[in-house]
Amino acid sequence: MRLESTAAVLLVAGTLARGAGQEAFSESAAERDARMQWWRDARFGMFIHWGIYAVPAGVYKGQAVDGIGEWIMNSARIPRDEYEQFAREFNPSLYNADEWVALAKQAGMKYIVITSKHHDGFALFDAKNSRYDVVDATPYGKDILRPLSDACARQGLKFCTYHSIMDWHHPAQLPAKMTEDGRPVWNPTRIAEGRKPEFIDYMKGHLEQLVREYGTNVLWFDGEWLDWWTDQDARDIYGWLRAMNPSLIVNNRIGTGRGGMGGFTQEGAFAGDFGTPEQEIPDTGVPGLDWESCMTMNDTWGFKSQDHNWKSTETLVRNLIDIASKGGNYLLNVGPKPDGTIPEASVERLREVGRWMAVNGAAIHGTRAAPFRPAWGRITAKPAEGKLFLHVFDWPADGRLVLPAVPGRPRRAYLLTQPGTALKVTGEPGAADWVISIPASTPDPIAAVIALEIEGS
Ligand code: FHN
Repeated sequence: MRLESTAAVLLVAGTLARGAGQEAFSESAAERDARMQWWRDARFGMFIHWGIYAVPAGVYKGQAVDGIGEWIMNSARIPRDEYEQFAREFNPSLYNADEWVALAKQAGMKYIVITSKHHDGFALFDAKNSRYDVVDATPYGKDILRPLSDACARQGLKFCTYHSIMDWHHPAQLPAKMTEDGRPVWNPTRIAEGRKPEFIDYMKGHLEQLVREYGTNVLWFDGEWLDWWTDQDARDIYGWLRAMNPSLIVNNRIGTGRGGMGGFTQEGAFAGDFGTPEQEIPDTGVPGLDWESCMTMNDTWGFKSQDHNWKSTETLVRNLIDIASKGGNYLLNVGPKPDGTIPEASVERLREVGRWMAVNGAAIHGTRAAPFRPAWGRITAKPAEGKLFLHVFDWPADGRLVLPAVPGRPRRAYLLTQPGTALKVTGEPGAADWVISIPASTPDPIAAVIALEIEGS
């Protein structure tokens, strides 16, 4: 469900403002702004869904399995001991963390969120409280997160980790039910009688390692839709995490209220630090609310050998612009293969996005939502610099780009492809229909960007 009405939007914003950890961790608005600053300025990150589910890659016992790749243990009703076999085949000899980070960096991404443990319970790091991890249970025998965290530090990106509360491997979490032929339906798990404290200790052991040893900057929770996981559990874990690292950022899926509101948290539920619309972009931004749209590049998060439904680079760039124009972040997913490489179709698109960002990154990074949306494209803003960035999708044929009333006085306008060439701007402060005279044809069919500097805005 999209947030249709302004009232609903403001209601959610109010909830989030109240619910954003005030009970769990005291913080002033200024302190929160300082903590969120890098994340808000980033606007663009890489999501990585990787694990032993990349081994079957959507095929089980010779049959293609419907659904997203990382869900194959549930989708194919695979018992734990059978699924564990995939760990014995996981040997990503071509994994190169520096190459992955360099690919994200050249695309204009400022942070990377990687699955430290997905619903299948398998850890991509050297978990101290488990041997069901990449170091102890695979022929690869090495940590995946450590080199990625180090590569992010070297190349100036923020290292962040996804962590699933739902865990289809830990014995304290039981299948929802069994099929008639006795195979497990894992989602959503039930908690074994009296074993919730044991599981929470287990999860806290992972989280403490991710914060203290791997230096995660964002904890991206997921798998929270469990009837045994409570709002109080979320508040307790959030307060415990922030006490461990006051700069840590935590998404709203630590809480139980994501519900149907397009990834935002419902009234009264604990909302963490940002909303998480998934595979969608809200109709509007939400003043005072941080949010991030996470999306796949094809139709699956985890690698599937048969999913070739790749979005075009134009779609990816325009999603990024649309999201930034509404004050959100775009978390774009890659699903690496079992050999440790990122699918070529993903690499190609990220390189093309990088070519657009190399020219237009200033119109995305460090921007904030614009107060209006023109018919011909989107607008992002840098209020402190008195700048608007006009992202033109539909290039006017008459050489006139018409703007709605803009507060202030137009000072200068230029294409980011030709910063030294001023464009003629006519318009009076506050008057409607400012007009920028533009070339006959667009310099970039994906989106041409015009910077508009304004005095007294
Ligand atoms: O069930 C997961 C899914 O596998 C994937 O990780 C997405 C990404 O946001 N989150 C959950 C579905 O909402």
